[in-house]
Parts: sequence; C-alpha cells; structure tokens
Amino acid sequence: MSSLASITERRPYNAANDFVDANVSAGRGNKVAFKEGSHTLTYGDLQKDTCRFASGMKALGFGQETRVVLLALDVIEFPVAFWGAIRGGIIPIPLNTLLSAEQYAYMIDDSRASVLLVSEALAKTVEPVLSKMTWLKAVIVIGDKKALSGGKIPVYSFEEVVAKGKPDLFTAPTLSDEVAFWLYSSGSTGAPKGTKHVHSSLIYTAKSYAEQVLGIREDDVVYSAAKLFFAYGLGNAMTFPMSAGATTVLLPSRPTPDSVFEIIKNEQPSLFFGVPTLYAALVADPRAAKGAGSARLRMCVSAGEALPQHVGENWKRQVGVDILDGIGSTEMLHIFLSNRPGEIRYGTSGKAVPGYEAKILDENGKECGTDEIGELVVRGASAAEGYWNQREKSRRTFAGEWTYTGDKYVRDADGFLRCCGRTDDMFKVSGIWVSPFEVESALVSHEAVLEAAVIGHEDSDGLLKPKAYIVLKQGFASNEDLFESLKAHVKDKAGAWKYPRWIDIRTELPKTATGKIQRFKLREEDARTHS
Ligand code: 3UK
Repeated sequence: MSSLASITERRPYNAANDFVDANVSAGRGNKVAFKEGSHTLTYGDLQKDTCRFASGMKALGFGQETRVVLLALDVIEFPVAFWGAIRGGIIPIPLNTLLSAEQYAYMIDDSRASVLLVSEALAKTVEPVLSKMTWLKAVIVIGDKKALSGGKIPVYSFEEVVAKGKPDLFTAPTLSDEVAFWLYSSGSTGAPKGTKHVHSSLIYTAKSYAEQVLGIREDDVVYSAAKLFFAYGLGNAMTFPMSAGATTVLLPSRPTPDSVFEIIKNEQPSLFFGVPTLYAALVADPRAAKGAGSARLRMCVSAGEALPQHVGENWKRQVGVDILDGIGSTEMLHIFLSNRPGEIRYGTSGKAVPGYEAKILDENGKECGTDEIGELVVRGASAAEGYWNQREKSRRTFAGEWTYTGDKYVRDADGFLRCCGRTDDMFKVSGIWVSPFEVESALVSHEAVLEAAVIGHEDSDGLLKPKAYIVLKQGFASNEDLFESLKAHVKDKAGAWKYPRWIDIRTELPKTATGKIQRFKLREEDARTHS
C-alpha cells in the first residue's frame, strides 16, 4: 500500500498533471480520450483546450479559488471544462441535470459560484432564476449563447472563452490537500450538501478501485450509462479511463435500453457501467445476449443501489460477463466495497477495496459480530474534506478518519458485506437519491393534498420506487385524473425520477405525539401486505 499512502502526502500537486498531461508525456497525444457521436477529442486536444479554457477564464477575471457550477450533459466540453477548471485552480461543481430551477437556484447561491456553465439544452431551465442569484457574475453556454438571456449577467459561449485563452501549458500552483471540486449530496431533510473533495482524491480512487479491482488498461474502451455529474460516472467515464490512457464513449441523451444497446454495438466497449434499474431493463431484452453486442466486453459494474441477485445471475448467464456490484458514495468519491473478478457473490457488495477498511458498528459504537446488522463505517483517503457550511452534519459524517455511511450492513461468515437498507428514510431510484421529505413537500404543495407520506416500495425486480400515502383536502375525490396530476406535479417540482409510482389514499397517517409522520410504520405495513 506504500504507493497509495504516498498519494496523500501534502505536496504541491494539481490533478490535471496526472490525468491530462501525463498522457501526453507518455506519447498518447494523438490518442482519442473522448468520443461523443462523431466528435472526438484526443489527449493532445484535451491538454491544449484545458489550458485555453483556464487561461480564458483568467482573462475574464475568474482565477484560482473561484467556483463554477457545471450544469452540462455528457458532451466533449464536459471534460474540457472540468479539467480546465482544475488546471486553473478553479473549483468545478457538477450538478445533476435532472433538477428544477428552484433546486439549481439553491445550489448556485449556496456554493457562491461566480460562473454558471450550462449546456444549451438546459439553458431554459435555469434562465428564470439567474437574475435572483447573489454571487453569479457570468454565464457560459455550451452551444449557442443565444439559448439564454442573462439579464444583467454577461453571457459567453464556451467556444468564445476557449478562443480567448492561450494554449501555453500551465497549471495553477495548487496543493494535494487543497479542495479541487465539489459534488452535491442529497440530504434527508431536503437541502443538498456541497461535498468538498481535494486534488489527491481522484488519483487515489484510480489507483485503488480502478487499477486493483477493475484492472483498467490503456486499451480499454469505456462506456458509463451513469452520467458524469454523478460521482459514480465522474470516475467511470473520466478519471478511471484517463488514469490509464484509455478511451471513453459519451452519450449526451438519456440511457434507455435502445440507446445503450446501440452504443454497445457501435462502440464495442470493453467496460460497461450501469445502475441496477438499467440492468434490470437490459436483461429483460432479447439483445442481452453474448457480450450484449460487444465482442470486447470484459467486465460490467453496478453501483448506486444494491444489485438484485437474480439480475446479476441472469446477466451473467445471458451475456457471459460478470457484473461487479460495489458500493460507493459522494462522500467517499467512489467505490470502497466491491466484488472482485473471480470472487463474486451476487446479492452482496463484496469486500473492502484495497486502500479502504470497513467496519460495522452497533448503536453503542461497538463492532458487530458475524450476521449482526449495524451501520457501515469506512476509512480511506478519498473521503471528502467535509460539507460546505454544514458543520453539524460534517462532524457526524466525517468522524476523524472514519466516514459514517448511513447504510445498514451485515458481514457473513465468509467476510462478504451485504446491504440491509438505510439508517434514515432515504432510498435510491435508478441509483439516484430520493428523500421522502422532498417528495412529500412537493405533494403537499398540490391543491388537493392535505398530508403526504412517502416510502420506497419494491417493484417486481426487487428495486425500490416511491409510493405515496395521501390524505386529500375536503372536496377532492380520488380518481385517475388526480393521480396523473399528482405525478406530473412531483416530476416538475422535485425531479423526474421521484414521482410516486403507487398512490394510496388514506383518511389519516400514522404520527408521533409531536406530529412527525412515522414512515417506518407504513414501511412495516407495506412489507406485511406484500410478503
Ligand atoms: C447507496 C449502494 C447498496 C448507499 C456512488 C458509486 O451511489 C453513489 O453515491 P451517492 O452519494 O449514494 C451513496 C449511497 O448509495 N449505494 C451505492 N452503491 C450501492 N447500496 N449497494 C451498492 N452497490 O446507500 C450509499 O451510501 O449517490 C456509487 C461510486 C460513486 C458514488 N458516489
């Protein structure tokens, strides 16, 4: 582990040197780093364009320690903006592209970002809140800058900024311990938390998980259905392939079985990354046969939520390639427990990745024995520095060297760790968080709703989706039109994947003496009626 330990020693260091410049020094200047449809970007282009972007930003007055929000689809400009910012010591903050204007307003203001970088296709979504932002000084549109009006805020196109910059090779004088980028992590009470990661964490995840579990290689071709804004996608489709000088295929649109099988057939990836809901849809399709259409496919990875055992087994039988299920988090940056090639136990998250240690603690902080359920706590140097301006939550989550995951886990006699749910009410849908609180808040803002409670209910694949229990206001009747209107309302307010797939109308909801909704009672009732 000596090589991993040296990564975390405090020293002058900028992550762009390891991920961008090292590839050019190694003679890969003409190798394709990213491919998006017919657009390609070589490692040489990436080096030049990131220098130009960082220098163009500086010319506009945005230098080291400025923060920029990156609201972008998986396009070639994403790595240029991300690594250009890192090179310039500017802190990029990628945001989930599936959110609403109010949610963006919260994160833009909370992060005090000076610049918003936005894909043309997402410009209209954020436009209405721009004039209300306290710290924003410029908007940069990836695509046509006329897609949006900034009001008093100047709007540039990405091309303009890159053209303004000089191609001379430089990196801002940053330190390995310095914050390099943030990712927002969802909270159970609604407000997302800016999770601050340092420069050395990216290479730590590449040298541990990507090198020692995936065995990532220069000749790998990577496709991740999980997008770059997600810590999972950021590693899969950027840092891991770049750490080995491999090639990544990007898809800007939504990953559906059609688009995913199409990419696999056309691009012949050797590594594929997805979330359980996608694998469940893919495996039910006749195209989930040998290699799923790629003669090069050597390994598949699942993360974001637990992969149901039957989905993994069916995939292996039909496609002939294993799915490695591993658990990662925004707080730890990437996967820290994983199954290994040749040592897979479907239905579990495997064992600690080299460079990480895991323990399972009971309510008194004592280690649990075999088959005893407790909270999963993990140690590893890629843990975030903390949450931005949320001291209480930082102190609780990042307790010295150990990070509390909020996940309930159990270790079996062979040392495999299995997920048993959460210590809070949160759950994942398609690998992305749903906070019941947030869906309930959206529901009660609908004219017909008096009270609402939301839980995760298992679908036929054993994957959770939101189920809502609702008390209607007087004068409103329960019918299909109302259900459709409630679903549309949640999609609009909270996010497309968060709408309730089932709605149960009640005359009252279980509550504590202080009026807090007891979701656990609804979960117990739900489990009884469906077991
Ligand atoms: C859950 C899993 C069971 C678990 C992520 C890979 O998902 C990622 O990050 P998030 O911050 O969520 C973290 C939480 O998601 N989870 C993730 N993977 C699994 N539960 N089995 C799994 N395989 O509750 C965890 O605490 O969105 C995944 C890499 C980087 C990531 N950030």
